Amino acid sequence: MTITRTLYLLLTSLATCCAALCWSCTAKGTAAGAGTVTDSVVSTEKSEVFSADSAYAYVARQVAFGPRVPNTDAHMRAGEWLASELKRHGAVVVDQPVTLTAFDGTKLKARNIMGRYNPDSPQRLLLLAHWDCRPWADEDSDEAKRSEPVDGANDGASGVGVLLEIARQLGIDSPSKGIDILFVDAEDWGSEGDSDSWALGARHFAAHPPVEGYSADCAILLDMVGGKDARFYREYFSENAAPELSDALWQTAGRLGHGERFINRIGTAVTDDHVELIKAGIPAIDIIEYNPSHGFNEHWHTSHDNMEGISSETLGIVGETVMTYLRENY
Ligand code: 1BN
Ligand code: ZN
Repeated sequence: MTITRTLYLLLTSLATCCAALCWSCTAKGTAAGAGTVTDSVVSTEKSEVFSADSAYAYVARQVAFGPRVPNTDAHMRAGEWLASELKRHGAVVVDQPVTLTAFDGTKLKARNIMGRYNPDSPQRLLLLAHWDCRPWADEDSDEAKRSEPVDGANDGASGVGVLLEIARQLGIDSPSKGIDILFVDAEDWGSEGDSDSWALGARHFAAHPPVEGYSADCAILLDMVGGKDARFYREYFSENAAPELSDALWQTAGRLGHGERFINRIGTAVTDDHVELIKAGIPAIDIIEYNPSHGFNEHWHTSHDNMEGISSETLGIVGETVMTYLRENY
């Protein structure tokens, strides 16, 4: 090994250590466990960080409302339920109803819903997922199905399901710093090739925070985190905006034995809700199933994005990783 290389390695490890110490999203805190749940039945038999069964039940519950497409009854009822679940788990709920204009001119009665833990803490982690469904299964191989709405079991409900289980855990054992769980609306009423047409709810939240002076140290978006055998690469925009946070999550996954699912390599750039937060100055990452060689999960924007494609194992891997990260840092 040459002196230059030795020096380089020393400097890079020093830089990594400094980044880990200085980065507010990766400062060490306390770890804690919680009870188990199957739907709404809480058991104290086994202490665990995150219940995959509970997250799965939360996904199924959302899908049972029907497609949560803005301006539908299913959407309205699901929104009420999400707010009530966050309240039930001890969060201070901040509602943000808004009418947004979609690319096709449709007025969308949208609603961002945020549940806050330790709302007065200046150190905050923002966790988010979109809760709306795509109005058209336009990627379906069957042309007849392309005008029908999707169930959004993976695209929408999976991220929300994991976050509801995290909310349940935080309700049992409160974090020592601030954590906000945000369900953003109107992500999926977009047009392919028009990147500004997506993520309308997140854009509105970033431009008009519902809490005066709102900010977060960093944010983690969960999107399509329930697919069978899903692999998660380090999404490209995330990597540029919050490399240390990305590193911390993939390191945590590796430490927990999930290195085969959380692939520690830079992936493709995916336009998603996190980009709106990044533009507003909040470092954000997106944990999303997008394979650099074949793209999204095969059920993406099709009539097959239903409960049959949901794996409680994948939900558990993602949930345990995020939950461990936040228990160690918040
Ligand atoms: C992610 C999930 N997105 C929609 N559902 C955003 C997106 C839209 C990503 C089009 C790539 C292309
Ligand atoms: Zn989608």
